[in-house]
Amino acid sequence: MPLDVEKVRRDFPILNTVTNGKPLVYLDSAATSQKPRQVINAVSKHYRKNNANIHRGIYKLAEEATAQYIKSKEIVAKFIGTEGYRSIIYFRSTTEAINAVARAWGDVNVGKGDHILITEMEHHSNIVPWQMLAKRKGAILDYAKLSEGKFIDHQDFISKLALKPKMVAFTHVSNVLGTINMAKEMTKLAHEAGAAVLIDAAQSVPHMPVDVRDIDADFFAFSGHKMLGPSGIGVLYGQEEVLEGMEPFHGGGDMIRSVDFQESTWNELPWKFEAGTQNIEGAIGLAAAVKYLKKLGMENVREHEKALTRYALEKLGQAGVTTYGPGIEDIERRAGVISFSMKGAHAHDIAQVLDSEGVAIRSGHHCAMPLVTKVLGEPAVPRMSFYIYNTQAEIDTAVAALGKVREVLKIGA
Ligand code: 7TS
Repeated sequence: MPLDVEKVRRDFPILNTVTNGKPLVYLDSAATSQKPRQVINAVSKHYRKNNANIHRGIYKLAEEATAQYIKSKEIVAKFIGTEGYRSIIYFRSTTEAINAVARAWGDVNVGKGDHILITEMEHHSNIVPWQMLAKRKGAILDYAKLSEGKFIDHQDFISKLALKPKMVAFTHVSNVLGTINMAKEMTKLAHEAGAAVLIDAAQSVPHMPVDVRDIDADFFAFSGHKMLGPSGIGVLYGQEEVLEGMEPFHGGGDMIRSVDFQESTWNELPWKFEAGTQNIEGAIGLAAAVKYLKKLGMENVREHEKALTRYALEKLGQAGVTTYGPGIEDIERRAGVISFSMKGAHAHDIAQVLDSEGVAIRSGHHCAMPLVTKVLGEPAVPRMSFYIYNTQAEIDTAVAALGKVREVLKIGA
């Protein structure tokens, strides 16, 4: 195996816990990841030894906290293939980062009758901000369709680009289907059509090497809590010249150069987008998370998850459940997220029975209602998702628990 999983697992205290009298099998990392002691310790050390507000103090403690905050951005920038802290803006989450672009970029660049193009496999956080922008401006929100409920339909994407959208926003990896989209190719086509591009990287940056310069989108958004870091810290990467051309998202302290009674001027990048006291401990924890992932190597992270996904698809197939998204034959375009359904069993009942066996999976529409209810035609689906600490034995436990679902609900195989 590409990772020493037993060694990795020893870093995650929560994995030793027992739930419903059974050892915890955590298969919901697409919702949020667990945290290694390196991250827990970094946050705790910050509180114990380094806590001060940033940007304002003249004393050493505050200067050190500021330096660490900036260093965190430099670490994140390098991790995604770029340099310097100016293009890294910290928000609360992917959701807030996308809202920031829809407001701060959208309000200036999208007008009445303009098109915005997204896809049918988006999370609500990459749908609703664009709906709100379209409502504010009288713009039109288009959706690229899916083919066979798996991949973005290339021809449909091209035909929607012909409408000359101002913005093309799409997820790098679907949190329901596990589909890995062709981000670089889609970005190139969108740029050729004259659009700006935002990539929702919430499910890609934690799980595979991502090079923002190679893909060349204008914006990337992702969340610290899905990549071993704390919640309440998310990243917006933007190309510097694009960020320079934008108005701020929030107004308040720190984001200004000067304030008069009626007018203000803005601070330089990235501070013009960060109003008020920031999530400093979140930034410290995120830097520790990135260091942890870098040490494992993102190629290894991806290989580990690919092996688990292949194994799980096989086992689920043998267990007679229907899985959604790309199959084993398309494993190169498949991340470690598997939604499935079992004839005769409601998604929530499946999740509940698995919980009684210690297996934590998510069930619902996964904040992708158009995809789940309209494209897949299901009210809800159960979903298992994997990360660096999961094992084949845990997948065996989950699949065995599906047998228990059949027993409890009296469903034949
Ligand atoms: N985009 C994608 C593709 C996601 O999977 C999620 C969260 C978000 C955006 C939003 O991230 P947030 O950190 O701002 O909340 N996805 C999930 C999920 O699949 N289950 O719970 C949260």
